[in-house]
Amino acid sequence: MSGLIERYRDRLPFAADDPVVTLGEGGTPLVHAPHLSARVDAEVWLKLDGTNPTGSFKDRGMTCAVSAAVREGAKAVICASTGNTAASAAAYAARAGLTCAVIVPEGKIAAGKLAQALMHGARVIALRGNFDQALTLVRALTDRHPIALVNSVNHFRLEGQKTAAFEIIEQLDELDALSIPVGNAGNITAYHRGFGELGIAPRLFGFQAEGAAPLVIGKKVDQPETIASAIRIGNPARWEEAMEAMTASRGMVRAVSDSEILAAYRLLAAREGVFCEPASAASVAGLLRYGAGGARRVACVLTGHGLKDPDTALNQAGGVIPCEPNLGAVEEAVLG
Ligand code: AN7
Repeated sequence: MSGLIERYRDRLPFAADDPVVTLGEGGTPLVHAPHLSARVDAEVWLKLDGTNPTGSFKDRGMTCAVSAAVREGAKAVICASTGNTAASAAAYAARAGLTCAVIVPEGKIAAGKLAQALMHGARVIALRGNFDQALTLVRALTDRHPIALVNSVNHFRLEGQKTAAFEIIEQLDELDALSIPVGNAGNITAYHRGFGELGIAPRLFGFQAEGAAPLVIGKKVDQPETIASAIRIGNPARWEEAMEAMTASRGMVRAVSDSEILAAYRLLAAREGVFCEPASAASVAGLLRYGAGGARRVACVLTGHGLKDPDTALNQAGGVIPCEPNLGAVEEAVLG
């Protein structure tokens, strides 16, 4: 399967003979959600962007950011990350033969993401601080050293991520609203750009975790906290653009609690058969709490795969049933 750059080259800043670093990202499923549709009285669709090669939407942006870095002759890339950007940067850098460093908040990224970054050979730096501090530090570092910054402050990241908007409209033709988790606010900005290039403006519903909701309260959060570690961000880099995207599309930005996020996370897995990570479930939690606002057709962006965060899953799920290896015991265990 070809990657995004090949598929959308006419709408991306890449020429025919530019180097392309791809893992076959994009082209992710958009599936109807019957249970949710009934609950919110709208036609709800789920964009399964956790099915990208490293398990999150970040791959859409990373194929572009790393390809551009190679074109510019970079030898090394770096990012600050709550986990998924780190995993994606590490994978694409490995593919391209670049050195990669990632700075993550110590003890605050999901196990799968850490395993990925390490396996792909990135230098993983555990900062005794939060994501916002990590981003400030990598920005200062890349001002002083010739290392390409691949956070979503990088223009190419948003270019790649806007392709998800193209894919949704290719499948549905029309969309009234998009529901999406917001952390550093790059992805919502990218969707706005993608829809804009198609000449449409579905309402953008952005959802933040209550303990990390700077856009909702209108000021920075110094010590963001949430179970949804991917969006544990208190000072989004794309703050103004995200607010502009929501205002221009007659959307909204609202907060959902950790318990609402976890309820949506369990419901998606148990009723729709879709396992996403907690941050992704914020898009569904928001829809369940605030409703579809009169929208007839809504797409929820499920940004990361559930396997990223096995610890939260095991804490939320029921336990296993121990069993002796004989038929009677198995009968009892299976039939209850
Ligand atoms: C699963 O990896 O910021 O609003 O450093 O991993 O574009 O930041 C991750 C963000 C939503 C929020 N869902 O997207 C990082 C990082 C998942 C994420 C978001 C993230 P943005």
